[in-house]
Amino acid sequence: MSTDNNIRPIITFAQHVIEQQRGHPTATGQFSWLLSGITLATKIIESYVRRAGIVDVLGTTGDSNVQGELVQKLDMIANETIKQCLGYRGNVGILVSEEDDEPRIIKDAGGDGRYIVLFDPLDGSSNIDVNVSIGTIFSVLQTRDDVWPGEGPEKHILQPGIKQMAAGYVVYGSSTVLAYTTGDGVHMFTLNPDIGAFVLHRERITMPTEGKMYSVNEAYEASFPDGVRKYLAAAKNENYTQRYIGSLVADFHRTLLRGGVFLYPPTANAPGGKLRLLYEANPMAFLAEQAGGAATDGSQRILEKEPFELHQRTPLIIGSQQEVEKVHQYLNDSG
Ligand code: AFP
Repeated sequence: MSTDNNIRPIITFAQHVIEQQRGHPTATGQFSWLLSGITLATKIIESYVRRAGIVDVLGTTGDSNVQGELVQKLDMIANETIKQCLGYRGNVGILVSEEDDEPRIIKDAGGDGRYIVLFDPLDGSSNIDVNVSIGTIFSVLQTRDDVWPGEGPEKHILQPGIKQMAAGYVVYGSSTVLAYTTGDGVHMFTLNPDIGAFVLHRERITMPTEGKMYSVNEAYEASFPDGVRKYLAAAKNENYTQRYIGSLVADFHRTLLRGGVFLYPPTANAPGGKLRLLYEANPMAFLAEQAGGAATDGSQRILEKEPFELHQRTPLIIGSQQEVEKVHQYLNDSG
C-alpha cells in the first residue's frame, strides 16, 4: 500500500499559472481561465491525433485555406475545437486563426472580451498523414485602449510581438508536451494521459547559447540569400549536424532544448519568407528570447516587427544567441 511518502508531488499547468499570477497584484484569475481553455482544446486535439487512422481524421477536406493550402481534416477539427473551447470564455474577445480569412469577434460570451488569442491550430499539417510530430501554437494579446469601437478588429490585432501577454505551443510527439511563457521564463509540461493533466517537468528553461546544429529546408538553398548560403557552407566545414522535420513546432522544440539555429529564409517561391508572423514567428520568438535565445528576420528582431496584415509572412532565423548572431554576421558581410 502506498503512503504519502512515496507519492511524488505534481504541479499541473493550471496550478503553475495560478502561482505565477500571485506575483501580479492586479490579476483577476481571468488570464488563467483563458489559458485553461487552451489546454482543454489541445487535450481534445491530442486525443484525435493519437487515434488518427482509427477514426476518420486523415486526409484532406477538399477545401483550401486562406493561404491557398489544402485543408487537412485534422486541421479543421483542431481549428473548430480551439474556437469552441475559447469562444465561451467571456474574457476572450477576438479569435484569430491561421486557417481563417477573418478574425472571429465574440460578442455574446458575457465577459469583458479583453484578450485576443491568435493561433495556428495544427502546425505541420503536411506531416499528419505520415505520423510525424505536429503541434498547436498560440499567442495572447490584450485589446488596445486607444482604438475606437467602430475601427474594426485589425487595429487591435496588428500589434508587434513585444506586446504579447503569453505565448506557447503544444507538440504532439512521442509524448505531448506544452511549453509556455508569460514573460517570466519558459516552462514545460508533459501530458500525463493517466490523469489527463499537463504536469510540470521543467521550469525556467534556458536554451544553450551555442549549438552546432542547423535546421533548414536545404532543397531551396539555390535561392537563399548569399549570407545564408555562406553560413551553411561554413557550418558544414565546422562539422555541424543538420536536422529538419518540417513542422516548426517540432524543429523549434528541439532547438530550444538542444541549441543550434532554425532558419526559414526568403526563397524563390516565398520571397517574403513562408512562416506567418502572428501565428508562428511571434510566439516562437517570445519563447526563444525568454529562454535566452534570439529571433530575427535577418535584419530586425522579430518581436519589434510592426505587422500590417493578419496573414503576413516573414523570414525567420531563431535559436541559440550565438548561432543567430553568426548567421547575421554572414548576412551583413554579404551586404
Ligand atoms: P504545413 O502546415 O503546410 O505542413 O507547413 C508547415 C510550416 O508552416 C512549418 O511548420 C514548417 O517549418 C514549414 O512550413 C515547412 O515548410 P517547407 O515544407 O517549405 O520546408
